[in-house]
Amino acid sequence: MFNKVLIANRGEIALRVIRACREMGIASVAVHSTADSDAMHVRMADEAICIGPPPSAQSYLHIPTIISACEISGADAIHPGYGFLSENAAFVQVVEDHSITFIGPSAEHIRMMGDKITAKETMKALGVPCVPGSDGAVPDVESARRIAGEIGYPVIVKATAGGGGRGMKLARSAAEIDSAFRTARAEAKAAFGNDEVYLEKYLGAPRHIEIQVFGDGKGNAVHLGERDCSLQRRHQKVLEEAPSPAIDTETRARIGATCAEAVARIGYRGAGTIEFLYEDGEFYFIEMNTRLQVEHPVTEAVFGVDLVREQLRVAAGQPLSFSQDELQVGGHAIEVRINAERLPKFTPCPGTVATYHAPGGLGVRMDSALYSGYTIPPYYDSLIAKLIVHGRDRPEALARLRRALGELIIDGVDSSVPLFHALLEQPDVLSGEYNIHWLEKFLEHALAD
Ligand code: MV4
Repeated sequence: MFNKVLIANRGEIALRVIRACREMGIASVAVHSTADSDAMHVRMADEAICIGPPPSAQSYLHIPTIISACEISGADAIHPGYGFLSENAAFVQVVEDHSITFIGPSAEHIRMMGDKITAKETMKALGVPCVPGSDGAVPDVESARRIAGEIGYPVIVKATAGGGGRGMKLARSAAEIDSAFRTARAEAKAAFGNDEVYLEKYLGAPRHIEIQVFGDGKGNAVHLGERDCSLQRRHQKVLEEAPSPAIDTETRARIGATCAEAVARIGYRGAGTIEFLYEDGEFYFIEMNTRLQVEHPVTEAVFGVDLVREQLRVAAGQPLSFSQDELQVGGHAIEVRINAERLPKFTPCPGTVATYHAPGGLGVRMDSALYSGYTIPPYYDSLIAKLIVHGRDRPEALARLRRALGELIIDGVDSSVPLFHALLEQPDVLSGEYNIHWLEKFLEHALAD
């Protein structure tokens, strides 16, 4: 096992990794920008190194400085958290060239899944059900029109370098395909320097369901069921839960086995998430994320596992600490993402937190780097806390969420907490009857006054 791990991240996820390291007897090194000198991850780590000025490009994304920090501190591995450098294949290459272990998948697997056309071709060949669409890239507008006609409208044009909602254009009918194709191509070129696009049948009202997988890099892999992340606003997840209200035990076992087998066959190492749209009882693969995700705690809660510990184990060449038949869903977990932002427009709202009091008690987990007196800097993501509740069943988890939100105090900055109180009064949320469009529609009505 590693002696010392450098965490190339900040905020709650840096704390999450430091905690796993400490439980495993591994020393931790925090890195931070000058804007984060007073941040909790700096205080909680065994060592801390300043890596540059506030903008991420000059600190948390600056590869030479992070490698230097690793060499100066004598860390033997880097955990990237999520975001920042976590899915940067070039970074993984540099890390490995310096004989440092990257805690995550190989550069090759990150590159494979980062290119959405290659990811889809790979998954399709492995027997994972995909959205009907073009076979690979669509070269020109004539081909787009022909293929769209074959697929049937509506169709969606997606950038191969996109993902997470970036670089997509909808064509509802043949009248819209030329414009959708040209716009998607131009935007992809501008945003990613890669104008390759592909076509898919547009699914009208699916749920977003993702399967957590874990590989040991030696051809063994397991799945840890699904998370339902359908409640999103502008491609940002707001509330996630496991299990999905729409998935039963047999369905989970079937799609889970397909996903685990797929990642086993490519020799995948570490945590991964296979994203699907789910409509009318069918799964349609869209993307794979090659990182630990923000919402991983709901999976940890229902399966009773420590996913960061597993990441560290497989990165160090050890086997997974559980087999598939030891993994059973226990109860129900819900996570809400609390952002420093002002409703109704979700305006980022950095500033000083006068009072912070975290909820507690049975089945409540608060992942946050906040403390009373902390000043949230304006340079980074506005996520300030994740509240995760666990109950024996969904009604118990919902009751616990309501209770925990009532205990939470964040004074001094606005937060998205009022949204969750409002959501917990919605019959569709209480019954679990929602899809990827539900939240946006709710916000149109709820905040119209
Ligand atoms: C789609 C889709 C409908 N049909 N693909 C958006 C994010 C990216 N990961 C994929 N996205 C979508 N792809 C087909 N063929 C609808 C979306 C989509 C969406 C997906 C998941 C969660 C929220 C969403 C909100 C709008 C659109």
